[in-house]
Amino acid sequence: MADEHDPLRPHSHEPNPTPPTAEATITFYYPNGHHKKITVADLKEYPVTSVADCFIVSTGHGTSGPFTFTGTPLWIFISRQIEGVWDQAEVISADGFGNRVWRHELETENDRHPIILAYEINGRPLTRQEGLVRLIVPSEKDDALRQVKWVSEIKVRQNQE
Ligand SMILES: Nc1nc2c(c(=O)[nH]1)N[C@H]1C(S)=C(S)[C@@H](COP(=O)(O)O)O[C@H]1N2
Ligand SMILES: [Mo]
Repeated sequence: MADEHDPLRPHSHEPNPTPPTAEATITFYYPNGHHKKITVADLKEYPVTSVADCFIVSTGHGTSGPFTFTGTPLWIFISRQIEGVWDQAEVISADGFGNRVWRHELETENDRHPIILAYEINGRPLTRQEGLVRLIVPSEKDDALRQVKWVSEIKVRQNQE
């Protein structure tokens, strides 16, 4: 898939300040299309990681932070659900905004700054306004295009070549 046409890798985006839903339940899709529901309580069953010194860097709206986000590493979460092959995960919000994370990125990421499904900010739960469950990609420093608020779907895929 050509990167410039990938809607999950937008080159610019107006940030949505308005929560689309009060629902924090996430639908997790396996590569075979089967799915299950995941709650924040389910996420808390997995190893907890806190990532300090995170910034939400929006060129249009300024930078906020530093924040400490706490949650479940995406790599650990997916690899405990799936034994078969997969090469990417689409992390999508109820407002349609989303991001594609490659398995390769997760396998090679910095142990101290992993990509996480965050449910806490600065030691307290994320409010609805702040995203409820938010994808945090600590390495992303432009436009916050990977920091997906209100995660509602995670679609794990294996690209068919
Ligand atoms: N679901 C969702 N997440 C999103 C966006 C959005 O529109 N919808 N905008 C992104 C962009 S472009 C920015 S700058 C940041 C803004 O995050 P903030 O509201 O915490 O400042 O959210 C990112 N995550
Ligand atoms: Mo942004």
